[in-house]
Amino acid sequence: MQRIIFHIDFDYFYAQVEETDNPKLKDRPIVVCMFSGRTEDSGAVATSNYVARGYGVKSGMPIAFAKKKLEDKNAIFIKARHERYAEVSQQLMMVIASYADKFEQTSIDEAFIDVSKRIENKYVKARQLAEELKKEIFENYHFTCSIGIGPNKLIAKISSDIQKPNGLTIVRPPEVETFLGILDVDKIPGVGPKTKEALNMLGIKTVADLHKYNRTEIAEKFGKNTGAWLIKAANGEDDSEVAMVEEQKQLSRIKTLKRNSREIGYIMTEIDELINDVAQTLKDNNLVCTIVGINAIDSELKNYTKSKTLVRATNDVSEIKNLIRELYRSLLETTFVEFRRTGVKVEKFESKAGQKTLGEF
Ligand code: DGT
Ligand code: CA
Ligand code: CA
Repeated sequence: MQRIIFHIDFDYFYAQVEETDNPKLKDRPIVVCMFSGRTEDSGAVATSNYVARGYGVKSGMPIAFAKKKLEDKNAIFIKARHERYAEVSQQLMMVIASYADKFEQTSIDEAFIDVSKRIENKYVKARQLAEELKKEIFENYHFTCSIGIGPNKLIAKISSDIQKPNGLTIVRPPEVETFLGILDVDKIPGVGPKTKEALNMLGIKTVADLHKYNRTEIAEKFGKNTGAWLIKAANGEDDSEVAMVEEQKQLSRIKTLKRNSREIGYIMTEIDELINDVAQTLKDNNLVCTIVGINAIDSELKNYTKSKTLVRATNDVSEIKNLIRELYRSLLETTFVEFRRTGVKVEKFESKAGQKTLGEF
């Protein structure tokens, strides 16, 4: 059976977080900056929205260059807020995971999902599912993303990058060769400027050129491993599984409280939604957890965690809420601080049907 894989990449991610947190900024050029602190403007651009890109701003560019390009454009320059981006990323990834048979996050704003089973390997259903996912993310979180769909991770990844922002690109197995053929070789993930140059020297500009080239010569030029990998990529082949990496075998959510607190009632109200989300993701994926935990950060930014191992695995939302309430009670009894951020965590998954890990969900 052919697999169907999605690659999801959020558009102008850091800048989009700034935009959704402050919608008034929307039509202005927004530049997210990593200030080095040496002089007022020294540092580099992390990313910018598409309005700023229209004036030539690019990731990695010195902030001073970006300022020059955006002179008199009513642009806004924001210092990167990594903690916030990670928090938003976590929320969005939870939504994506709920659409997956298998889920693999590969960066703060990218993930692969294998959806073969839930759409019975049908590409018509793939489009519907992708549109549903985009809609949910847009309506509930006001975020756009670009999705690439294909028979493996390689094709999905390349196609998510083809139409940005807010793209949806589907490459069915019979279309793979034509789709790849016209692309420049550096569209293959992993082909950097050096490999590109070496390939160009051989007269190889497009993936089709690479596909036609003598395999033995490629292997001689780039070594056996890299050579074999290049040839496979040019064929559009990639057998690697969508697999959750070890540290993702837990689900956690954290939020900043509207005010610092050490009141159990207030904390539980604030994290109610987080627990609903976590429990729903378990349910959607037919999983139960055997460890429930909390993580909290006090007003001095000190970290606290507590967890409880269950005798009987669960995904029941009220049971999880009770356990979390107990954990927060005991945390409050043993500390005197006020909490600034509070979170929840579930770990050690089992499939309700049998022994399965989240890597296969
Ligand atoms: P896109 O996907 O082209 O619409 O735009 P982004 O901004 O989402 O770009 P992407 O997916 O390559 O990177 C995701 C985030 O990673 C981006 O929002 C900010 C950060 N990032 C990307 N490139 C750089 C860079 O050169 N320097 C720094 N500090 N951060 C970067
Ligand atoms: Ca992105
Ligand atoms: Ca990305």
